Amino acid sequence: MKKKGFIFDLDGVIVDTAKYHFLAWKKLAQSIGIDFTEVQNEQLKGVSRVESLKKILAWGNKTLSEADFNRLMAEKNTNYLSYIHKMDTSEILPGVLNALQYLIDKKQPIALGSASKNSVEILNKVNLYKTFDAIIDGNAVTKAKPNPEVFLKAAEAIKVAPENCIVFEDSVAGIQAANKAKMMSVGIGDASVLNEADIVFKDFTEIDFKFLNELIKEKRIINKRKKNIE
Ligand code: B16
Ligand code: MG
Repeated sequence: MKKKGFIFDLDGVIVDTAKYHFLAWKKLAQSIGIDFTEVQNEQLKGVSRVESLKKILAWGNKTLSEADFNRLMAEKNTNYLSYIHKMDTSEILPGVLNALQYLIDKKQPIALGSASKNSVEILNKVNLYKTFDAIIDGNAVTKAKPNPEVFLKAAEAIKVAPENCIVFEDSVAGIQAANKAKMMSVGIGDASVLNEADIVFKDFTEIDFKFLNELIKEKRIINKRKKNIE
């Protein structure tokens, strides 16, 4: 039995911070005369802060000086953090704690693989900081998802070969990153949106211990499709 590694995305998998990102991006967009919708917010899931602002400006046909771009990004984050500061353990998504506890009981290495630069702050608020053996987030990578860097670094940090890692991800960009890293991609959300994932669950309440145990025990978790991904 090869040693497995379990890598969790943060926003949209462990907690639903997309609603706070939405409020903060909407305020910013409005301040520069851009209309920002929830549908557009969906497209920012898993996308880094810099790339998110670039997308919003493109949607609104606006360009900014570098100084204004950086100022607005900082303002957005301050506003976003005002929501994060009010978070507590009640915001952990259903089923997540059970799954984490099961993997801990089975002595499985677990890592965080998130695009967020606020991951430590968020994990502390929901009392999960010490749960992870490694935390790789937006501060540790230079290339944003769908680049596999974040997950490859997470695998390295928990000393598990990428092909023995399982990634739980809610964004299309994140699923693509896991696939490029040749890891098993488990989508959390809508199967029609996450159609590139190896398997999709609506949320963690659909993931039972039997499934987790199969992942732990399975000799080869990578399906044939992965071999063709460059
Ligand atoms: P921050 P994840 C991502 O987190 C979010 O899905 C995405 O919407 C956000 O823009 C990105 O983090 C950067 O977040 O502004 O906190 O650095 O889903 O990869 O955990
Ligand atoms: Mg996410």
